[in-house]
Amino acid sequence: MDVVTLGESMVLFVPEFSGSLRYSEKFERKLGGAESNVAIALARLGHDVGWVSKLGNDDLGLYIRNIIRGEGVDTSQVIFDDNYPTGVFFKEIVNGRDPNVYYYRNNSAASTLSHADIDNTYFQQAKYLHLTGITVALSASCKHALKQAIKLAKNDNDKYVVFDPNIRLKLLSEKEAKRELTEIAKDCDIVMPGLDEGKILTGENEPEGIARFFLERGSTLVIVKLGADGAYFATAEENGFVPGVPVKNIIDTVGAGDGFAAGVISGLLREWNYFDAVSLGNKIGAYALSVKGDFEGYPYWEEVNPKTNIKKITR
Ligand code: KDG
Repeated sequence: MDVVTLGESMVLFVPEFSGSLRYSEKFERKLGGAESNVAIALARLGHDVGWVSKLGNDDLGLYIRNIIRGEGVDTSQVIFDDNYPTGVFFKEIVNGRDPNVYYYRNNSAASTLSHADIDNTYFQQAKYLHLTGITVALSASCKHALKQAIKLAKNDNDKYVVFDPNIRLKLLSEKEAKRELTEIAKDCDIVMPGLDEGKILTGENEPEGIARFFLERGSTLVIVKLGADGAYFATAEENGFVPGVPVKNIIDTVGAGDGFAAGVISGLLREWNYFDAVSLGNKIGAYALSVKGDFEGYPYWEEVNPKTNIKKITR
């Protein structure tokens, strides 16, 4: 197993047209969830990846499991819960900026995930563990499960924990995010905040200062996502800016950060240098921008492998 991710996925309803949800009558049903997005992107890039979570024992839960499993992700650790439902959320499309998001996830099955649901041997198989701050914000038991996963990874020196703060202000206030997520980040090898998240978490305004904050507290690689401007990476020894990939027709930015994380992890698994790994991150993130859903745009390895010359793949 190359990578294990852990977190909640939900059914996402995307309205046919932009405008207030009050007047939206037709919706497309899709899948959302930062960690399963990363898992799907990694599977498409050719890696062995598992997604750990809980779903309601209901049709929407099966829908989610089947999509993720169909994308080639191992879902053997997914628990179906009889007592709590699968979470759902809606996007409200606002022309010209990121969509509004409305969650219906309180007391969802995934929010009851606990450390008792973590299978030690499963986590110990993976080279990389990918986690996000969303899980920290879901419930105390989810936070405990995430900490347990980090502890298991830390028992082995050859494992890397990747943490994307993914601050969701509908779930955590800025103050809570700063307190909770910087605490978790200390135990993670690789931290990947967006620039605005980095500002909230560290009080610094520039990528260099944000990276320094996490490096001084124990992380070994920090990557600050800069949107269209690419990303900045830093370790104790080296650092640099990696230019972004221009995208002409941006439909929806949601899912780009998850694609970025998958691209970086893929590059690191291939033992590429940091610049090239971050470049792959930028590229995979860019693919997510031209589709309505989170994960549908992620490319397959053949499309991004520098050694193959495929212009377009038919899906
Ligand atoms: O990164 C994409 C996710 O934010 C989206 O799919 C929904 O996981 C989600 C969340 O909790 O916001």
